[in-house]
Amino acid sequence: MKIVSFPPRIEWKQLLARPVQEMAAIEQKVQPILAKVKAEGDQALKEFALKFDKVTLETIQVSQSEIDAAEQQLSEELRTAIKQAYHNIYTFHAAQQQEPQVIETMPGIKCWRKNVGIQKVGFYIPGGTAPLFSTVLMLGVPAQIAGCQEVILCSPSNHPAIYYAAKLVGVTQVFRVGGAQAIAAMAYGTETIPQVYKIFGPGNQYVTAAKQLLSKEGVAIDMPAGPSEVAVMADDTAVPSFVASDLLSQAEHGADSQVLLVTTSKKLVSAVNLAVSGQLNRLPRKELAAQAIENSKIILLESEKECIDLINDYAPEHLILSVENYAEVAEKIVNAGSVFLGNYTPESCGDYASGTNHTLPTNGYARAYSGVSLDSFVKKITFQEISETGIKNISKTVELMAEAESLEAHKRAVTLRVESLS
Ligand code: HSO
Ligand code: ZN
Repeated sequence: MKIVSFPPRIEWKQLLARPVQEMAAIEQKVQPILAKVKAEGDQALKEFALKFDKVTLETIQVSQSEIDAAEQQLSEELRTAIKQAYHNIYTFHAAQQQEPQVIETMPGIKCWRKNVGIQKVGFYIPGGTAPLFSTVLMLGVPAQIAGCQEVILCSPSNHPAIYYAAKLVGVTQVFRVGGAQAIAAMAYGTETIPQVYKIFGPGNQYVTAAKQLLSKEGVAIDMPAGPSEVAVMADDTAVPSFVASDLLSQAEHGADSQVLLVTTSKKLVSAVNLAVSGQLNRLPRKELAAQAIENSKIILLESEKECIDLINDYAPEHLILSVENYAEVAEKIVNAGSVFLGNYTPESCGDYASGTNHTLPTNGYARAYSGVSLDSFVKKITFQEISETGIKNISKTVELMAEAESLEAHKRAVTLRVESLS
């Protein structure tokens, strides 16, 4: 890992800069894919599957019997693990439900707000070397709690754990479509794939570009996505082998993963570096992880305050606090997607099973965005009911304000009602 010792504040911005994503060129390639799916529907999906993935799509939809059969293809242990994760994620997200509270702002004026599930949502689960069935749980559980009526899933992977997780969370239809064309299919709808109102899930740059382009056409998306990130803040009480395993967990996601260690301990720098080299060689995905580690940094700073300031500037997707006074430090964190406290709280537990969501803001978006939660699957509709007493109580205020804005009809809507009561 690259070691940067005591960088002055003026250099932090450059030090923490993420690699710039050249979106324009990718968008140019994606745009015709979107247009073809919009115009030709299923036929376009079949042609793209053949062209990009070299597969003949006999059927676009995965049959119920194929989904049902997935269960038997998984070991009993893995099914139990998935059910445990489902239970924890469900418990954590169910606690985010809010009963509508009726507020009487003035006598006779009642206002309230109700969460209503987005009717139709779509998930994208990428193919590739790591079948992210955990993401099916992270998206599907809050959708299930929110009461989304139609929940569809597109994935080029036919991994049985994806189908098993989809069934657990109540996904209504699964389609074997991948890439930017899958996103287009969910945004526009085809003969087979229904149109949805919001699209969730990770993907490569083409998928990300498709989501971003289509969001300009009216479909909602979960959040802008970039490569996954972890920052670890550690002191002398941290265990170097634990820290190394956390850095490598993120690194093995992909060559572009962003990995950062921030510390005031010189001793830890060499110990972690050594542990990373040792553990790296034993990873099945060591080529990918090695590339990410090569670009990753260990930043040595003078004080705890500097560490906290630097982390808040960077706004990591995941932050692990392997420091003695982690509770105190956690209080000072204002920019991060999800925070893991103490030596026994690895990011992997949040990635899979502790209960929190692993779909989190990357690329500095943690400064202003939250991760996926129950809120991501609901709209909050406000309601109000004004009684005869209420309209009398509020009439003067509204009439005066409407008149001052020169909006006569607004004023009249109140005046007519009040007059009808006298
Ligand atoms: N760390 C990933 C999520 C994940 N990890 C899925 C394992 N499977 C991005 O937050
Ligand atoms: Zn992960």
